[in-house]
Amino acid sequence: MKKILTMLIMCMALTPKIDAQTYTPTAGNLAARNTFQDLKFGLFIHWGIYSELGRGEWVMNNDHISYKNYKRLADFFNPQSFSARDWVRFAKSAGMKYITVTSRHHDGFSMFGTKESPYNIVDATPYHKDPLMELAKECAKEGIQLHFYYSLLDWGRPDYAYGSRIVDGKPVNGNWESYISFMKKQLTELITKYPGVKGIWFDGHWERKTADWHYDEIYGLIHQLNPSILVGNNHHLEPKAGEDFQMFEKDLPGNNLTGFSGEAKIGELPLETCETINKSWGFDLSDNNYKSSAQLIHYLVGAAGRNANFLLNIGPMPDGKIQSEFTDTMAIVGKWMKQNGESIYGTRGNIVPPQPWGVITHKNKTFYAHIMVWPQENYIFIPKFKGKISKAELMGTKTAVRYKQQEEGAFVYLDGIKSLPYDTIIQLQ
Ligand code: FHN
Repeated sequence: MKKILTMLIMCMALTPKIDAQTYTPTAGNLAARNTFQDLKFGLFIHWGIYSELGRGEWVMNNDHISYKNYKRLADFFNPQSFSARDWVRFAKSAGMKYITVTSRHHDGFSMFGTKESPYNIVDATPYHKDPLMELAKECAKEGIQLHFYYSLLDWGRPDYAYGSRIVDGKPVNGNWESYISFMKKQLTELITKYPGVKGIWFDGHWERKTADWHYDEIYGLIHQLNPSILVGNNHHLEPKAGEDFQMFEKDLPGNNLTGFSGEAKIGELPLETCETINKSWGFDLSDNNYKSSAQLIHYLVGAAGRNANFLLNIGPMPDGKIQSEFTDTMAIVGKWMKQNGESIYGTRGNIVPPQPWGVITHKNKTFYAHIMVWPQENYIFIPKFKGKISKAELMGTKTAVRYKQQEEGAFVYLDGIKSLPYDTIIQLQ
């Protein structure tokens, strides 16, 4: 009897509470959050039948293409050059440690083999294969974490009834219960069939702000299937019960440059910020607004300094290949990460608020001052720096750096130090 009771108590400790309102993450989930924060740099991938048109992932909506006509894109989606190996290699050589890939975007097309809708890559295209299964296997093999992006919003399904008025938390048209149940079944497939999935990234909440999305059931189900899975929702709000990380879109936490983050009060959860490598999420033939390697490195360092991961997006081409502008830039970022990753991976931020010259990250007893804007004076000032500095040197060399600590903070002197491309890192012990 005592044995059974002990086993029961152990089981209860390993299973999260299902009701999202009273969600208590398991020890495994807390450990997964910690690991996630250590990874720091991830690859976001927007890829779907919309990629064929080369006008971004909103093309169906923006160009007023009817659902019936848009569905034809599936008839000739045949990404013969898709290679999970190449995608994972690309991520790894850029220094990225996880991949978040669109399993289903707002167009409602499932990029994975699902039994819940015939409108999926295996059944509705001449490709007849499941790229997400190949990707999951390759990620597992290569030690890259895999997260699935999953759209709550659906432009085509009759039970979602896009455009419907919401009354009492439900669309007046369509069949809300049926849609919620459909999503739960697909999420179950994604979590149980694909090896090693570590996170679900929801998007589209903002389209139905007053709807009851049944998050207690949805998040509860996910954590019941795998308590360590990290749930995040791009609702642009303060985190809700049942979520495990908070994401920001095109904004470093604390900024609101895009207008998305106005209501996004920063919570206690691990943070992530996503940004595009040019301007578009999905493949866009006319988008030449490529960010430079310097801009991307600064974004990554800026995110780490604010205690956030950086999820950088690419939109692969319809054949599955990644365009050369992206591979060229990311090779430079990867090279930089190889040399300087110590100051990013496994670190935490928010030691001091971002300064005009840059940010600080830290790991164990080492603090990294990232100077991205060279100061006019011959020093940087770190306000309210706590702890006694015993040594300061230029990272990567043993060049000693002069410093002075006072009540109001630390002064680190830069005389004799040459500013390095992208980021000059001073290591403080
Ligand atoms: O509408 C989507 C958009 O297509 C893209 O997926 C981004 C990624 O953060 N999220 C939505 C806009 O908030």
